[in-house]
Amino acid sequence: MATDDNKQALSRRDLLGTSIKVATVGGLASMAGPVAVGSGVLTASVGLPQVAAAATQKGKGADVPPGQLDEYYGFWSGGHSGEVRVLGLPSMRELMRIPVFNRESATGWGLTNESRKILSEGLTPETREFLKKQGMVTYDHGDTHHPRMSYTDGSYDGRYLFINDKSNTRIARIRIDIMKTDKVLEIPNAQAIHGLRLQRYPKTGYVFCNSEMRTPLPNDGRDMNDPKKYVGIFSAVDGDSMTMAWQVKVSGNLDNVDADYKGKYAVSTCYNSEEGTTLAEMTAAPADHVVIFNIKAIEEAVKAGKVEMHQGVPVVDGRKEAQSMFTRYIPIASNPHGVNATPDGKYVVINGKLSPTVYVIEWDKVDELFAGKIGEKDVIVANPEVGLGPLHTTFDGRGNAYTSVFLDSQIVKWSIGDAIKQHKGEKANPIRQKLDVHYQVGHTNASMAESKDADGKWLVALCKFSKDRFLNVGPLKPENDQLIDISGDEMKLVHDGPTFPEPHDAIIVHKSKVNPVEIYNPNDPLFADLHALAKSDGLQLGVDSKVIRENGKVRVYMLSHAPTFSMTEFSVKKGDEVTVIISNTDEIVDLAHGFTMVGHNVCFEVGPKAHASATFKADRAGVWYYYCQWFCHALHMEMQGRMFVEA
Ligand code: CUK
Ligand code: CUA
Ligand code: CA
Repeated sequence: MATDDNKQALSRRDLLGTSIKVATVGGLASMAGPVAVGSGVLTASVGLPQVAAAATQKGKGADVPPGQLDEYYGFWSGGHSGEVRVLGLPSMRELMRIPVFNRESATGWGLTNESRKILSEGLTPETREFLKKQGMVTYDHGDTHHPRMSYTDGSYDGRYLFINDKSNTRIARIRIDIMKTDKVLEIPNAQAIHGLRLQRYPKTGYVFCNSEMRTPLPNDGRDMNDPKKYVGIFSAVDGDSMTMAWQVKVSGNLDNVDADYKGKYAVSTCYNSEEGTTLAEMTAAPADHVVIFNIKAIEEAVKAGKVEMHQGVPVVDGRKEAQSMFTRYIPIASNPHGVNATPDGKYVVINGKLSPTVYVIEWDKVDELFAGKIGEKDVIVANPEVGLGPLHTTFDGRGNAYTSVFLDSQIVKWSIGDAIKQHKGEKANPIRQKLDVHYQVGHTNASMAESKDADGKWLVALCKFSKDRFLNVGPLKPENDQLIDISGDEMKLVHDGPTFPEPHDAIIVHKSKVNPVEIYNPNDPLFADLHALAKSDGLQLGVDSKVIRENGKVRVYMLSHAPTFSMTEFSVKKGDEVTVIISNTDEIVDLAHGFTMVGHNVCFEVGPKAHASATFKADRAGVWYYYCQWFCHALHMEMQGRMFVEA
């Protein structure tokens, strides 16, 4: 126990050291008992010299004291929870959850008419028909991996966050101004969207999506037993309209993807160049490849109509045998995984996974490759050995790369410049440091590293296993997201953060790039349908409070203003289809209301100046209470009313 207490005292001392001018760490260590600092009281109960030494080892603390704000936003994938999480860094405090592909009880995501529309309108007609037969309007789950913020000229522009759903082959867009999902699009002709990255220049632009699984095209029952006839599909979505731009047929499958800083290329890893369907087949070949997409060549073909059309999407043939200008295939040792472009815009790093090495490709050489001046292998300018199981790489903007090494459970810091020298045969050792992480790290990402503003301050290691790091919570364990200070010459581990399944990936964005509003614009396009509905009923949304009846359909326009609803009762007839439309008229920051109809599966959030609605069948006669479930006032409990369902 004493050890645990020491650790806690230490992390608080770190904050002393960084945020408040105090004596040396040695001086602190000699203190005993409570130490008053500012308005807070810190307990520094131990004074062992070796503990003090450990404190200096830890470098800058991750603690952000009460009342102080974090410097960075972290946007975390929620994996198969289907959501996105917003963290503050360096505190690693979870600030918000954004429901995306999941159902979310607090906000009513997937229950309100508005969210159900967003979740269903981007599905293909064929999927909508299929779901209808199952009594559904959309899928109920998703599997998110790669959250990415939109760019303008290689810098984050704070407009959108995009994320994939591997399980149901979709992508979603989150509006950063309100931190809510506003578009969901199913990718036709493909299955299991895994890799997702964005066009960086001139702006986003395209959302590039990899189908991980290969399928027949069209996938209508033909060629099922002939996997050699399946294709992999690379997709470009227009991120502004959230519609399909074009697709490319490829040889092999597609895993991860990244793009350059000039708007010319995207590059994807392939672990199944064997085009097999079993593990043995997919790992049989000594080498797989990355495929580089020539965006301009593809755009020209699409413009000229030199395409096949599949489900309304123009598709070009970028397979090896087509020998097109659309793609080039670079051989890479067996089963590579992550793809990461360097923030200086010069290189892209391919992570070996089954090979203990990473490959550095120079974008300028890719120009020469497409011009026919050099061969495929000549685009590789370095291939340093980093450790067992390299998965993903990130950067500090000072010429260093940081690779997550899964089997060795390490973050390996290496110099890109020295790796290139070594590859040329010069004497150089690129490896700078290997730091143990706990345990089995997947993605790693550093602050601002996916943009040209990489600032090399913080790095997260998203560990797949947390073995022994936290109290036992039963057979299902949290994962462990670790925060590492990379601002100095040495990496220093400063924080363990348990997480619910499963943050595959995260980005760290400086707070100056993220500027959400505090109160909704009541005329936001988000509410256009409700405004139109109210208008058709001769009402003004957010002003009028009225019940409209029309052939078994009832629309209840209700206002919420702390601590009351504008109606404390309304009546419907058994069998009516009831739509309750709530407008929050409070113009106060943080004053969300809710609307819950007991016993009717209706529960949703209504933010300040927002509107939201839900529809249900009133099929049980009697008195049914509705109430506000969002704490809003001292008399919040009393914010309630009754629905009379007449027999
Ligand atoms: S990932 Cu999706 S399986 Cu390495 Cu980006 Cu975890
Ligand atoms: Cu309104 Cu609680
Ligand atoms: Ca393979």
